Amino acid sequence: MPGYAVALVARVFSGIQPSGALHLGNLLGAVRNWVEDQHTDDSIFCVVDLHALTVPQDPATLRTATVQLSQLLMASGLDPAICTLFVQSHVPEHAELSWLMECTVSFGELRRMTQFKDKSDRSEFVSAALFTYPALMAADILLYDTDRVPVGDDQRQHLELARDIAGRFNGRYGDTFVVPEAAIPRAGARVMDLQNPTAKMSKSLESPLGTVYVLDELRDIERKIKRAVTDTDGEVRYDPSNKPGVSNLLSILAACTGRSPEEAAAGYSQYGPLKADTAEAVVETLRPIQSRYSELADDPAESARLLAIGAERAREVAGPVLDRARAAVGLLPR
Ligand code: ATP
Ligand code: LTN
Repeated sequence: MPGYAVALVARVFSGIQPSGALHLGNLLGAVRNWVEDQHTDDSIFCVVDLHALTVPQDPATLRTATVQLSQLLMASGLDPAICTLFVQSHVPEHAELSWLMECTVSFGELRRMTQFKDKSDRSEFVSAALFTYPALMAADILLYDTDRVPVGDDQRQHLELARDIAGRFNGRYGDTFVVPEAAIPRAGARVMDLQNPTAKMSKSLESPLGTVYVLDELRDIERKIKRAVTDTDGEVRYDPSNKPGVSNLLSILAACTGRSPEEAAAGYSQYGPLKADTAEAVVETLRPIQSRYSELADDPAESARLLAIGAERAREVAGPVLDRARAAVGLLPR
């Protein structure tokens, strides 16, 4: 990058939608890695409320979900003293850069996004914003000169598109944006629904028995894992295409205990003990998060204060990058 200060540490950015309750997939695929990154890199995390609006939302529910998700991120270990945590709509630069991104991405590129195909197939009302969603996501990332974007596997295609948009913009207008890399974890990148292990665990799919929510009662979590769909061949082996249910349990156990799924499989010859150990590992992962959350939820003024500080810090970075992009395309300074 010409003319900009050389960063000593990498800049990390990621986002999560307040589109429903935080679940185990979000935690293992994304949030846990953010908690690690904040100790080594200049880390910025965002509750992407504007993204949630791409599907119809009840206003009161969205408000509550935004507060709850922010508090849950803090309870999961994001520390506003060492990372920047904010709400997307508090930083208007996101919506503004998104317009420049929409003018840079092609209709054909957006049409190829599998998340749009999946979500539009499931919805009665398909907003224009659901279609242009990846342009807003590219704006989120590029606004912070981001080097690395830690996400779950489902975001791989959106990340590739953000890289293509950055490259095209730089090619057209001269070097403006850092081209980011995706960072997808080895274990936990794609936690599947416990009842339907060929579909990813998701906030917005109604699957109460198949989804482990971070705030579920611990005994319900145990019950859901013990009832998880497996198969009838009785062999414990990591083989996602032929044994999706068992492989999902192994991935969850591996991610919660810091091993690979293959390592986690060693020593099991029956599903019962595998389920019991997976349930225990998940419960022990979530227990401390739940207890920190209940303290944070008691003090909403404090989390609002921390989010306001986060938004202020985010704007200090985003403002100059937006100005750079505005100037590059030929908009007059204001
Ligand atoms: P929605 O169902 O509304 O699309 P979601 O559950 O997919 O929501 P997001 O807010 O879109 O959650 O994603 C937040 C982060 O969690 C992203 O980095 C995403 O890749 C990751 N993630 C989401 N679902 C899973 C999953 N099942 N396994 C691993 N990571 C996941
Ligand atoms: N599209 C993502 C959420 C998201 C995001 C981002 C992730 C919005 N902006 C920027 C990483 C970086 C999702 O649906 N999981």
